[in-house]
Amino acid sequence: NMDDYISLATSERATLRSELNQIRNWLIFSLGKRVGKKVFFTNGKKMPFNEVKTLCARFQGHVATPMNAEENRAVKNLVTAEAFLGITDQETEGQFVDLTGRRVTYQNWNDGEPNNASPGEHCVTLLSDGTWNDIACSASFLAVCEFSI
Ligand code: NAG
Repeated sequence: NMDDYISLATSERATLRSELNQIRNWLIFSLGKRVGKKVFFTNGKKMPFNEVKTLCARFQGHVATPMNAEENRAVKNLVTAEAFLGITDQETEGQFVDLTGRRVTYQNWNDGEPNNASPGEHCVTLLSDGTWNDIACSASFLAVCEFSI
């Protein structure tokens, strides 16, 4: 009868949800870094900033944008090379915003940065010690995306 079908469908949904959760946990455990509701992943490839943006969007994520020291540490611990962050001052020199246009409140610049070194540096990378450098968007650095869970 109908009630049996509905309760079977309900329990199948619960089983699927818990199996998907388990798979998500395996992925994070082996490949990602999680901070709260954010997970960071890299594909290990270096590319110009615009390509990182396109790549992350294609996978329904955004370019990694650490909002606090814990998230910054998670990205640092994920990568083994200099990585682009989802922060730029392309719109207004010296005003660093995330990719939704909001001024970033958390910043972790290396000493002397951002210096907008010639010929202009409007993108941001995470250096191996976790501090940030402004850099030309056309240069290639590691792609790191963030996904909300
Ligand atoms: C330069 C960096 C510059 C940085 C400076 C710090 C490049 C192309 N330029 O090598 O962004 O501000 O070091 O001394 O990497």
